[in-house]
Amino acid sequence: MAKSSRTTSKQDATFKGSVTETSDLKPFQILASDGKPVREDLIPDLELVETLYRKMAQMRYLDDKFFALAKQARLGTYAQFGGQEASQVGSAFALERSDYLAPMYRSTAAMITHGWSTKNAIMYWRGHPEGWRLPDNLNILPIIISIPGQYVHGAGAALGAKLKGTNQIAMTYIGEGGTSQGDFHIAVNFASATNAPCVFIIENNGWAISVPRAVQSKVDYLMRRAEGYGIPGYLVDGNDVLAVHHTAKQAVDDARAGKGPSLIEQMTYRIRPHTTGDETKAYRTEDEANDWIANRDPISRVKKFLELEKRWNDDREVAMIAEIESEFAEALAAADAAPAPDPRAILEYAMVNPGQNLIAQQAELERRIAAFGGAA
Ligand SMILES: Cc1ncc(C[n+]2csc(CCOP(=O)(O)OP(=O)(O)O)c2C)c(N)n1
Ligand SMILES: [Mg+2]
Repeated sequence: MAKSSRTTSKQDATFKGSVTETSDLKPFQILASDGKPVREDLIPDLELVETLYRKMAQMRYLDDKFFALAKQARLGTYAQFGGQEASQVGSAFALERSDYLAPMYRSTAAMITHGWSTKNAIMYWRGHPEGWRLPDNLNILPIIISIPGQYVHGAGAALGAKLKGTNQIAMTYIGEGGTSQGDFHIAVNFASATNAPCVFIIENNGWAISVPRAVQSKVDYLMRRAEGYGIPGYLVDGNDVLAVHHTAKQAVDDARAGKGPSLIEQMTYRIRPHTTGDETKAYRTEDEANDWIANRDPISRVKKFLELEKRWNDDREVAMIAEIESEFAEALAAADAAPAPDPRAILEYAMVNPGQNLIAQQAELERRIAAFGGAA
């Protein structure tokens, strides 16, 4: 690969809509949004670039399919990650298989990148107990809906690995809105104080449901929090999978080398609704999302780069999509074939020693099961 033959691009302008006009910081890029390298010297092996591209394309397909399934009542409420594929795939791909991942509700792409199966993801979002239980061979902690909990879990798993000397590290994700919660600060400070090998990722997608980034806090970039905890902070273009992966790898390597935690802010955008139950028209214009889709899409950026490198063409694209489609169809068929769960499972996992309310709900559930002819 003759690096000198590439045309390079200037770094994209500072992100529109953020409060960064006066900031000297710029999100780190390796590829500009036109697919041309900004940092030729940091372009990795093209095989890795292609792998990341394929994974992101698969994730976008899956995200859109999950949305369609939810609309057909074949999936429950689902939190789409569309637009954040580079942010999740690029970072999770920097982990070793044995490392810990502490996910939030929007982390489906990161989890699958770390080894979770599409079938299990479908089962989880269906509310099927088989999907709740993460496979024994994967160090993925439970998906957290109560916003900042996963940061605390990530810090704890990292410290545990350090104390046991297993050489594992932990990676965890939070949205920019979640950084306003107390446990965000507690977790990062705790990991810093104990030198726990944890990579803390902030996926700044511009919105916390309907609340825009600018009203979350006065600081321009949230990664500046890192300085207050005495750890490295990174600001990355979260739609540049090469920049995301490069930075995550640095943080992962540092954590594994005993240098402690890092905080990475990945500037991205949620091009889809908050969940399948959300209506974006209530709080943002369609133009805003369309601008990101047309001009800053993370998947077409790397595709353009691969095409410029003559590593990608229409035939390969068609073959890849056919592969993605058939893999997904297989996973969906396997999920559909799973026996319906015992409805009691929904309460069985709630508490070891159920309280009064739960006991009353269990009795009500038994009454309803009996009313339906005792089907379980
Ligand atoms: C502790 C807690 N408070 C409130 C909520 C309700 N809630 C769900 S998502 C959300 C916004 C989160 O925004 P952000 O952290 O930016 O993550 P994003 O959804 O954009 O990925 C809120 C307030 C919650 N899940 N947990
Ligand atoms: Mg957000």
